[in-house]
Amino acid sequence: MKIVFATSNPHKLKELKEIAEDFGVNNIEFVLPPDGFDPVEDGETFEENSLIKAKEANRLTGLPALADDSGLCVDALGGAPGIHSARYADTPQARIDKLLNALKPYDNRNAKFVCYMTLVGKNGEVLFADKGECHGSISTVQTGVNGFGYDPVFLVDGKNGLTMAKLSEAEKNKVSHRGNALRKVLNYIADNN
Ligand code: ITT
Repeated sequence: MKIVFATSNPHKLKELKEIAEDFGVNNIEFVLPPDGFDPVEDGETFEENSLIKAKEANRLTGLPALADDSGLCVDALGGAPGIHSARYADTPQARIDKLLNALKPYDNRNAKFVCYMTLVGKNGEVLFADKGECHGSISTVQTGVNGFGYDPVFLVDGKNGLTMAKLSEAEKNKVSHRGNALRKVLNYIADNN
């Protein structure tokens, strides 16, 4: 079975493949959308944006498509950067700096990563959609080099003060929003094929 993974983010693809392999999936080939894949993510929620990406990848390929819309939601910032996480500032480092700066006045540093996944069939019909979350808080300094995005400042609940970027890939995948969302999708596929 071939599924197009509706992303331009290579980190997401790498994690997706590792999570699927760890789940024991060996009958799905994940492929990328064609060059130039750049849907307008003008939804107001993770759910809407993941549907936009999945439908566009399906329209371009005629294949079943899976999309991941994800981001970091920080309580003290009213859920920001949320769906704007990828565009919060120009570079990954600038996004971390802006976040740490914005949180300076606050004691409450609680946050969560959210990943909403939508799977559409070959005619663009929604087959399955659900989310995964990972709870934690924002550190005051960045540590760790693994992962991507906000991982160096995200302290994972229950991980003894380690940021997501200090966890190994396998440890991240076990607790991450992406791992939690994708395992739901893979269970759906296993039950319906
Ligand atoms: P596609 O839309 O092409 O999939 P994107 O990176 O633009 O790629 P999103 O719009 O879903 O994807 O934005 C997700 C952003 O949220 C991502 O760029 C990071 O800044 C942040 N993010 C999501 N998952 C993350 C993770 O596991 N670790 C750290 N940051 C993450």
